[in-house]
Amino acid sequence: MRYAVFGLTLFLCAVVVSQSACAGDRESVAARRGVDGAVVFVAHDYGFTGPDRLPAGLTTVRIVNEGQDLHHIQFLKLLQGKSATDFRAAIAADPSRLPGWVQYAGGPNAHSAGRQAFATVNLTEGDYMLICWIPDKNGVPHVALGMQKALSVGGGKAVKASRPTPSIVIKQVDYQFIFSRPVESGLQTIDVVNHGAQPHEVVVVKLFQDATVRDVIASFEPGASGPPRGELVSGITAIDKGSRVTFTGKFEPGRYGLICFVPDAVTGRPHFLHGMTTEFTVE
Ligand SMILES: [Cu+2]
Repeated sequence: MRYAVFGLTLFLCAVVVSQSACAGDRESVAARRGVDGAVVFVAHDYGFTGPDRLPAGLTTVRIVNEGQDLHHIQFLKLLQGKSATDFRAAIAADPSRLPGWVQYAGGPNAHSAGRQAFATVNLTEGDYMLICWIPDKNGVPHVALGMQKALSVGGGKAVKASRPTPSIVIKQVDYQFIFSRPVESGLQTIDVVNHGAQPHEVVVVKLFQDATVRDVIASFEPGASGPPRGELVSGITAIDKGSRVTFTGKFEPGRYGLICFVPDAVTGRPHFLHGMTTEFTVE
């Protein structure tokens, strides 16, 4: 009987080895790194698959979107000894806001099908949640539909990766984006540094002809009709003041916009309504 149970366990491990930690923690972490060394998380409607634990250190994260909806990865470090169970309870009680005991640690932002998004984040030892904060058509954030995954960081040897050298720095303040220099066409490695008092994100959109950032924002409002007036290409999810996250984005010539959708700490209104958008042209 014991043998039969053991055999079944082995069988299950063999079947689900690509999606679970059956193979042991070290192997499961290694198996999920792509050839570029990035840790891969797969987003679907509505959940994430990927490693349950990672070593601390600078970590390049790639999101692979296998869903129909737009998704991103927001790393949240749980503070004050809170657990994933506490987080789930808080979201169930009020899905319209994130609890106050989380630290915004960034992640790759949303991108449309066929594009890839990378972000290099600094993960320090502790308990994290990986969530998607993008709302569905009815305005319900995906985190409330199940897009939340617990992640334990630490143990093992810390990763000693070096931060990629940025070609551009975007400084975030309340409520503005400031570029260190104009964006040129091609692949750009962009450092985002938050000098504001509040958390901020960077959503990079390629604007369709004659469209403005406002048109693109309107096309993501609940109940909006018609196709979006721009394409989401890259960016990072929210980071706390004093934080720095690096992302890589490909810029073809054209008009672009940056948007911050993070709700304001005081008014509760998204930061773009406080002026946190900008438009620029890539020659
Ligand atoms: Cu903001």
